[in-house]
Formats: sequence, structure tokens, C-alpha cells
Amino acid sequence: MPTILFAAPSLWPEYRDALPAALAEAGIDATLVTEAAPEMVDYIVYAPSSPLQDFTPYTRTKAVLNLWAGVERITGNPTLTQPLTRMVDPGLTEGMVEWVTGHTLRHHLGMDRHIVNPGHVWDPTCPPLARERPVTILGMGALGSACATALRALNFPVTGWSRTAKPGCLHGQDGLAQALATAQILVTLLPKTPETENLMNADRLALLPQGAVILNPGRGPLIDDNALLAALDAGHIGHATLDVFRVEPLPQGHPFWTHPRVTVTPHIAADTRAITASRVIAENIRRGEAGEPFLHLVDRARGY
Ligand code: NDP
Ligand code: OXD
Repeated sequence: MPTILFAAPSLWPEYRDALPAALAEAGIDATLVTEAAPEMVDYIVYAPSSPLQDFTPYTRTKAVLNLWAGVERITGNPTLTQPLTRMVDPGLTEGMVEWVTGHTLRHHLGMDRHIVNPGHVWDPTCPPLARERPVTILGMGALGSACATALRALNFPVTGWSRTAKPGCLHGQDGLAQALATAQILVTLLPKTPETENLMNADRLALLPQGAVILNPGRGPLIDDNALLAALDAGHIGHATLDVFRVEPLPQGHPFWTHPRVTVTPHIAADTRAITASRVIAENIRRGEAGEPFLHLVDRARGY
């Protein structure tokens, strides 16, 4: 019977019932604990905030199962030699699709000028149709591709960009330039890796059309903050809606808090949902016990 160490204490209240239920549903007889002698642990359910940082004594652990989609705070841990999986949770994906669709529609429809209209201006200008508003998504993985599907269903022409070539998706530096050139709304849904850090620098921001809107639910370091502020001040970027930051919580006094063209949301674009995420964890434990390959394995060299 495998021993599962739930090593994310702050999340235990959410998973205390959901994880045993998912294990039972998957037919897994396991011992689920919040503390254990390291040499007895077969699986570790993990979060970046976990106090567990030294994986060396976990000599029989078959996998570390991360509850977050992003793994940039774990991949660099030199003591982690066990396989690491990241979270691809239908509940999390659903949340991200809602956040991206909602904020895309806000900017596409120009909702702000009607919501805040102190002068009671009667401006009957009708917004264009979605089919006339090109959207680009950088990062066409689990989340980016689900957002692309939802936006395309609303008729937005969506251009996707990813690291590797895939059907209907641009890649490479030329592909990036092409993807940015048409992006009236840009969504950044890349993981933070050495290759993606500061990807949206001054030069790349300059490739966007005048007045483009940026939505960043990916990671703060994907965008060079100072270059973004300069592009907003110059009016080249019309608005930035940012959910993620280099330092979180975003420090009081950071210019993003007060910039008239910036909306800050506090890293709430999408959360892992305990019921659906527990099923993903249970399936990976089932696979580990059956000697089958784990789902959503992180490539440590690639960083995601
Ligand atoms: P995936 O790993 O499924 O997808 C990542 C995508 O980024 C892939 O399409 C990948 O390309 C692409 N990519 C990676 N590196 C590069 C590169 N150097 N150049 C071009 N493309 C690249 O991740 P998810 O979709 O599940 O999640 C994406 C990110 O969203 C997470 O890493 C996390 O940072 C963020 N996130 C934010 C949340 C929030 O609440 N704000 C919640 C959850 C996640 P390829 O397909 O070729 O491999
Ligand atoms: C994640 C996140 O990576 O919530 O799961 O940002």
C-alpha cells in the first residue's frame, strides 16, 4: 500500500476530503498522511509554498506531484531528482478560460467608457465585431489552447505561438514577430523559463499594433516592467491587465497600482480546484503503481 505525503499544509483543508474521495474513486488503497518518515514516502503531493525543500531523504519516492501548473519555483531545486509532474486540472483550465475571455471582452467591447462615465457622455460608437479583433496567444499549451478554442468560438481570429511547431500555430522568432504584428489583444500564457523571461521587452512591445491591449495571466517576468510602463506612457500600448508579477503580492507603491492604463488582478486568473485536481493526482498515483508513464511530467532541462 503506497504512502502519500500531502506536503502542502496550507491546502490540506481543501484536500482533506477531496483527495481520499478521488483515491477511492480510482480504486487506490493508500495511506494519506501530512507527516511521515521520508524513507517511507512513495508520492509527495506538493505546492511551491511547501516547507519541504530537501528531497534527498525521500529515497523511495516515485514522483513529486505538484498542485500548481507553474513549476518555476521547483525546477531549480538540486535535491529534487525524483520525477516531477505539474498540474493540468480541468477546473483550473475552466477558470483561466473565463478570466481570459472576460478580460478580452472587456477591452474588445470598450466596456470601461460606459461603466465609468462621470460626464454622462452619449457616445453611440458601436464596437467592431469579434471577427474584426485579432487576438494573439503566446503559449499554446493546456491553458493557451483552451483559451484559443473559447475565443474562436466567439469569432475572434486567434493566432497562437509556441516553442515547437504544431498545426495552426506559429513558432520561432519570425513566427513571434508575425504573431505580435497583428495582435490587437495579446495574451501571455507562457511558463517562466530562462527563454521566456523578459520575452516582451521594448523591441517586442514595439512590434504590437498601436493601442494594443496586453493580458498577462502567465507570469510577471514574461514582460519587462519598465518597458511596459514606457510603452503605456507613450500610448503605444492601450492597456495592460496583469494578474501576475515579479514580486507577489505586488508591493504597495508599485507604479502598476496607480497607472491609469493598468488593471491589477491579484493572481486570481485561475486556481487549482481540489475536486478535479485530486482526480489528476489519483490518476498519476494509479499510473505509478501500475508502472505506467506519469501524466504531465516536467522536462527539467526545458523548465516546464
Ligand atoms: P503548458 O506547459 O501546457 O504550455 C506552455 C506553452 O508555452 C506551450 O505551448 C509551450 O510550447 C510554450 N512555450 C514554452 N516555452 C516557450 C518558448 N521558449 N517559446 C515559445 N513558446 C514556449 O502550460 P500551461 O498552459 O498549463 O500553463 C502556462 C502557464 O500559465 C504556467 O506555466 C503558469 O505560469 C501560468 N498559470 C497562471 C495561473 C494564474 O492564475 N495566473 C494559473 C495557472 C497557470 P510547446 O507547446 O511547443 O511546448
Ligand atoms: C499555477 C498558478 O501555476 O496558480 O497553478 O499560477
